[in-house]
Amino acid sequence: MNGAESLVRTLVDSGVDLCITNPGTSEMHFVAALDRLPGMRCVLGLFEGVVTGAADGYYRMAERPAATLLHLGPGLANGLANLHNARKARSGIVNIVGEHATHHLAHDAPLTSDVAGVARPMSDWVHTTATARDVARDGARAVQVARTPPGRIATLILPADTAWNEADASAVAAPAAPRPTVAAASLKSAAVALRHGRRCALLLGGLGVREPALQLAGRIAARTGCMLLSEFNSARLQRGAGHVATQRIPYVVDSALALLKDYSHIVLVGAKPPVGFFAYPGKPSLLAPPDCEFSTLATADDDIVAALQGLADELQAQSLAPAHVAALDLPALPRGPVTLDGVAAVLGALIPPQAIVVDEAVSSGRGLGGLTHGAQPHDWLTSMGGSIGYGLPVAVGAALACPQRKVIALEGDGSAMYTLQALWTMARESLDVTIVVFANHAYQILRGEFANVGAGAPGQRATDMLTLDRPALDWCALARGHGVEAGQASDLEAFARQLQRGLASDGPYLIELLL
Ligand SMILES: Cc1ncc(C[n+]2csc(CCOP(=O)(O)OP(=O)(O)O)c2C)c(N)n1
Repeated sequence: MNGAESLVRTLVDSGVDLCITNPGTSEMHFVAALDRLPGMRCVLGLFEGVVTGAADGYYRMAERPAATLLHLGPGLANGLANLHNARKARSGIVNIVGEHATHHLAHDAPLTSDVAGVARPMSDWVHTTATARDVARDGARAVQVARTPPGRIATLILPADTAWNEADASAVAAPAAPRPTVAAASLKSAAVALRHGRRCALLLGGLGVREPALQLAGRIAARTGCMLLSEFNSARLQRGAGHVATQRIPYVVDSALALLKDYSHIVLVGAKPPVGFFAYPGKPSLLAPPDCEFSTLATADDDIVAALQGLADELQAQSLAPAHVAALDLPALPRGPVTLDGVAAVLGALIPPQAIVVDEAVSSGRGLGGLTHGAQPHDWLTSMGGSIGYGLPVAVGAALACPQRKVIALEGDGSAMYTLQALWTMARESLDVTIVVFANHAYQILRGEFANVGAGAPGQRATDMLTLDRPALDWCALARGHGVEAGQASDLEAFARQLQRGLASDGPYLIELLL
């Protein structure tokens, strides 16, 4: 067996059975090994941002890492923005990045670059393999790192000669270290704070916004009257009927300050003290009042469920019925011109049970929470890293992870253009994704931000940098060009019809929603 085969066997034997790829010459022996050996599903992405974003979406839903196969420094660099998002989401990914054969590096061929230097800022672990006989061990180590809870980005750089030279054997990844349990003192001080009777909140992040943590948080709220908050972004938030609902901290700084102003103590559970996405002149970076105290029950790395169980025990809340449980409350289908409340009502009425909603609707997504509160139970995925272009690729990965579930991707038109190639992978793999493109023909959020940072009123040149209307993008044509069926909606009845049509099909369907 050669090094490439030893890697593929190692990955498969270690439970990694999806490889999302965009290879080149230096990775051809891996392509050949993937071709020859059984056990690995291979999915082609036509841009590396699709590859890395899909691996992120896969981890969020499957809770185990996929591998990526990327071409040297430039291929990895194309995938970095979504690796950044994945890292912030604490997704585990095994990146396999090809490199020139060791003896070729000295000659500075066109694709030569500092691959490890490119990898480092967006990886938790970077390693370049020295010889073919080391590939299996290094591959197993990469899988182990990627699986370390809550998830890590492991980047393994493999010179071409390590792929084609003779190897000894494959390896199997050792189990990752378990999540650390929190100290008894953290439980006690959280319980003291919550019993104190002041205005307290649990701020939930990471596994804290998923079951069974939500039910435990609901019991703690039932006992203490504390508020349940979630961060503006969550890698995977379970919500809708039957789930304990959390209050999402708003994006807009003034709204976040208004929500948090009354809290005197916030207990962090897998979350960090809330901070604005950006700084604005004259506004604070931190969103809680200056005299608000924080205590950390658990970090995102810790065993959050055990910590909440311990806290519920401490407060004798285990047997209480959880507070804040959302009841099934499906809005009536609205009619008339498109409004964001109307869009929320259509979604609230039609989100199917156990759907996965990938939200990159940006300014159009702000008000979707209210009327989807009592929808059928679903998962809501948002961008943890703020780098736009995450949504369509994450939808690809979520659909690969959960073929029995409906995926709905809510996309700003500007954001969707970053990684549009994901549509082609959806078509090729027949992925069950319904995409809603909010066609407002602008970087709408930035028009607001222009004023918010105190830059005044935009002139023509600034307006041209913030609008997408000349020429207007033809979303139905773009979708069909990638092999995806599409339809347009310019009022709420048509939107509901289009959404029903998309959800009824098993493959991808794109809706251009004209705003
Ligand atoms: C990689 C990256 N480039 C640029 C930005 C800055 N940015 C934030 S939102 C945005 C525009 C989003 O437009 P769209 O998706 O159409 O949503 P809308 O603002 O119209 O609601 C841009 C360019 C970013 N966040 N990430």
